[in-house]
Amino acid sequence: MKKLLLTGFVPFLEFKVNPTEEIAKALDGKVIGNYEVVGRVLPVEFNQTAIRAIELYEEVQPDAVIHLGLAGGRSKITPERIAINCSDGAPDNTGVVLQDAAIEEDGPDGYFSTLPIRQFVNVLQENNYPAQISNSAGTYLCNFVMYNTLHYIQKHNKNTIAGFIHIPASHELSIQQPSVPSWSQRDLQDSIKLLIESLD
Ligand code: PCA
Repeated sequence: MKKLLLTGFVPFLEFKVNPTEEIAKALDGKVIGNYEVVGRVLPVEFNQTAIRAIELYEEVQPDAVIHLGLAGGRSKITPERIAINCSDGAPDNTGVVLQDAAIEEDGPDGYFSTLPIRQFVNVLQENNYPAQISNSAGTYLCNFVMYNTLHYIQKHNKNTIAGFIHIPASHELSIQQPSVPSWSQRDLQDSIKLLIESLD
């Protein structure tokens, strides 16, 4: 059976709940489609997140990697098209602030997702879940981990498919952040299951 590493993130900034943490925990150990899922939660820390993600990669030796992150304010599930070689913006959970910082000094400007992102959007829409490809994963931890994982895979000549999916807030989070569009945790989780099911 193939293995899929599914990661979520802990809460960060003003978001006191991270629905991706719950999804990673809930799907851990499940067999979905062709994959046994290993669900893990990553810290929101520039000094730790990539190290932890690579440790997990080495441990699991996955055939596919899906990193999940919360995009508070988005109303659709958004598979990311590309990660860019830049970190910038808000402080991480330890107070580290990066500005215009290269993720890999000698790395390429960007890496395209190797997940079937168009198929993902189609599968979700066919099942009445709003979805759209996103052309920017931002410059915070989500872009950072996506870039790092794709760089690692490329550098080590692995054929693992990998990428990132941003998801909207859950209703639980929206109770605390009323201006943020939200989905039920159940729909968020079911939509990620559908995407895993759709993988070869
Ligand atoms: N979302 C953030 C980092 C952690 C998360 O869930 C992001 O979009 O970068």
